[in-house]
Amino acid sequence: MLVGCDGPLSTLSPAGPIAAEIAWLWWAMLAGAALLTLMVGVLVAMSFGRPRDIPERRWTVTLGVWFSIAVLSVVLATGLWLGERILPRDDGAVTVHAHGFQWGWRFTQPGADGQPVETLDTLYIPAGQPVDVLVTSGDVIHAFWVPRLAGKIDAIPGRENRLRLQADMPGRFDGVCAEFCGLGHAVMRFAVIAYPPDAPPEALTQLEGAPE
Ligand SMILES: [Cu+2]
Repeated sequence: MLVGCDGPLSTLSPAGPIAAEIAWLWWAMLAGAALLTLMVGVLVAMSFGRPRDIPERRWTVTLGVWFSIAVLSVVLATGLWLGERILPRDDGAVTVHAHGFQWGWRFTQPGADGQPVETLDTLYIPAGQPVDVLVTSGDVIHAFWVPRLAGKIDAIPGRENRLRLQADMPGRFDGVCAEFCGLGHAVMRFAVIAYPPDAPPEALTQLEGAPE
């Protein structure tokens, strides 16, 4: 089971600040769930011990109600606080377009000469900078997900959803479609290549759009 915590599609090995916040939320939820499981274990153990001298009602109310509410409130507050921190902001971040279709992703962004450059199933982003992805779809609902860089967001026909992602270091990060979208869903994978900001890849510097 622990092997599943690592790998190119693991939320638990974040490679950027936004994914790191999400990993923190995962750990907060795990801690909350562990505390509640422990509480249930304690209550069950007490019921087997026939604790005649222990006021059951008080224990049930204290643990079962107030303790649960306290744990869930902390997890909820953590979720709201972290969720607020990963939202895209109006700070002039690089913006790219992601267009999902059956079954692949078309990415459009400004190239070196300002003209839009289109790439297929590979998104190039500068490392160390926030990048906003405007996600949409041309046919059915897909979902854009790069687990090591950000959360996931739906690609809905006729709508543009904005998702912020950021990579700390240059590298290759795997992405998948996270919404069942037909027979080719399983192969609807893509890659995000984070490049050093001073050395953009050839795909972005060629004068003509260069779909791969
Ligand atoms: Cu899909």
